[in-house]
Amino acid sequence: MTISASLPALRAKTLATIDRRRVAVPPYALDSVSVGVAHIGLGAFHRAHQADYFDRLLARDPSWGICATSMNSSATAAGLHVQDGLYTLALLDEAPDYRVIGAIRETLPPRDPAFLARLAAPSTKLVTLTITEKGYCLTPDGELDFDHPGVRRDLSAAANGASTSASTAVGLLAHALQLRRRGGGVGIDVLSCDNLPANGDKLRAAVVSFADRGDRDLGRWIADEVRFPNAMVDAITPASDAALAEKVAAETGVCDAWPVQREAFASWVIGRDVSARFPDLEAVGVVMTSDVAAHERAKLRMLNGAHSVLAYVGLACGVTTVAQAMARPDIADFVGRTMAEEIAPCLATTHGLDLAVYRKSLLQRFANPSVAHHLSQIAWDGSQKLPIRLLGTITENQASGRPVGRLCFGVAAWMRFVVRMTRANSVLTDPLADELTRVARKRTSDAEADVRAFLALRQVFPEGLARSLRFQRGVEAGYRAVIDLERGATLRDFQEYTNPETYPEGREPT
Ligand code: CS2
Repeated sequence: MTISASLPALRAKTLATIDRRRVAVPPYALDSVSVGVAHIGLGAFHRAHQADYFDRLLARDPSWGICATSMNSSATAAGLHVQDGLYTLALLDEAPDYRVIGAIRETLPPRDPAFLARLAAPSTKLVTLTITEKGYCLTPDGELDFDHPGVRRDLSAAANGASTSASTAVGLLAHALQLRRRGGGVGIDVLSCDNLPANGDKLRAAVVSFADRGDRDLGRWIADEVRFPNAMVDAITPASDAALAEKVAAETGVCDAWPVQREAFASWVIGRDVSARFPDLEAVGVVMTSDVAAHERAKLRMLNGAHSVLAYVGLACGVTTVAQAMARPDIADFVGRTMAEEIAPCLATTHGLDLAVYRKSLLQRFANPSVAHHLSQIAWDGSQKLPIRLLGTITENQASGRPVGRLCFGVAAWMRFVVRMTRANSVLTDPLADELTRVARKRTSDAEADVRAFLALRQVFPEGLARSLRFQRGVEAGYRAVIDLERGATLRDFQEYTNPETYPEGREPT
C-alpha cells in the first residue's frame, strides 16, 4: 500500500493542511485570480516551467491565471480539474524543494468550445503553446504542411463553417483569431514555448498561411495585429513517475496524482516584439531581449543537440538515464568533445555567450545525480528533433571544413535505435513511425545500404546533405561502430571514426 493512497486528495480545501515550512503553497488567494493566459499543451513541461513563472507572477498581479487544454489527451485536464488545478512541483537538487503551484485555474478537455471562447475573449491577453515539434505540422522547410491530414481536415472544416473542433493547434488558433477579429479586433500575443528555432516566426507563418486559404483579410489582420514573439525555454523535466508521487505525498501529507519534477535551474528568454499587454515576466526572472535567435541557437544545438547524441549513444550502450551516461567516462568524454569541437565552433561567431562556461554548466546539469532523466524520453520523436538539433550544425560544419564525425555518429546511433526498436516490436514514439519501421524492416547486413535507406527519408534529411559523400561515409562508419557498442564495446574504441583527419577538409572521400 502506497503512502499517497491513504491521504486526503490535494485540493483547494486541503491546502491549509500542508506544512508551509516544508512545502511552499501559493502566496495568493486562489479565488482572487482571473484568467489572462490560454495555454495549449498541458504536459509536464508547461506545468514545470511556464506555470511556475506565472505562479510567481500571480503573487504580484492576479490577472495572469492560466486556462489550459491539450490537443489530444483529456486525462491531465480531468485529473487537474479534480484537484482544483493544483499540483506539486519538485525542484530536484541534493535536497529537493517542493512547491504547490496554483497558476492553472481552469483545465478543459480537447476541443471544448469553452477553450475556444477563452482564446477569443478580450480578457485573454496571451496564448502560450507547448505542443512539441510535431504539433506545428511543418514541412522540412519550416512551412505549414498542407498535406498533413490534420491540417487538411481543419481546412475543410473551416471552409464548411464547422471549425469549432480543430484537430491542429494551427487550425484552432486561426479559428480563434477569426472570432477575436469579429468580436472587436483586440490583438493578442501568441508565444510558442517549444524547442524550434524561430518558433514564433514559424508559428506566425503557419497560422497566417492557414487563415489565408479561407480569408485573405483574416491573414492580413493576423499578420498586423497578433504578435508571435520568438522564445527560448529551458528546464530539464523528467517525466513524472510513481516514486515522485510518493515523495510528494511524504512531504505534503496529501495525495497529488499529478505532480511534476524538474531540475532547479530554469530559463526563459523572450523576444521584445510583444504588445503593451504582455505580462511583466521580467519581474519573475524572464529575460526579454532583441536577440533571442542567438540564445535559441546555442540552446538547441548545445543542450538539445548533446542530449540527443547522449540519448542514442547511451541507449546503444545499455544505459538508462542521462546522469548514468555521464557517469561513464567514455560517454561523458565523447559528449564533451562533441560540444567543444563540433557544436561550439558554429556558434562562436554569432553569440556573445562564453561557450566554454556554457558547455561546462551543461555537462554539470547532465551529470546531476538527483535528476533521473530517462534517455528513452529524449529519444522520442527523433525524426523531428534531429534536423533541428544536429543536421543544421553538420551542414554548416561541412561547408566550413569543420569536423562532423561525432555528430554523424549521433545520427547513426538514432538509426540503430530505430532498428533495435523495430526488431523488438517496441512502440516507436515518432510521427514518422510507419516510414521509419518500414526502412528498419528492410535492414540488411550491409551498413551502407541501411544508411542509404534512412538518408532517403526526405522528411528528415535534406537532399543536399543526404547526397554529401562525406556525410554518408561518416554516418556509415558510425553505424558500424554503434553495432559494436550494442555488443558491449566501449566508446573509446571508436575514436578513429570521429577523428577529423578521417575526412580531410575539402576532400570528399569517394
Ligand atoms: C530534451 C528536452 O526531451 C528532450 O528531447 O532534450 O526536453 C530538454 O530536456 C529541454 O529542452 C531542456 O530545456
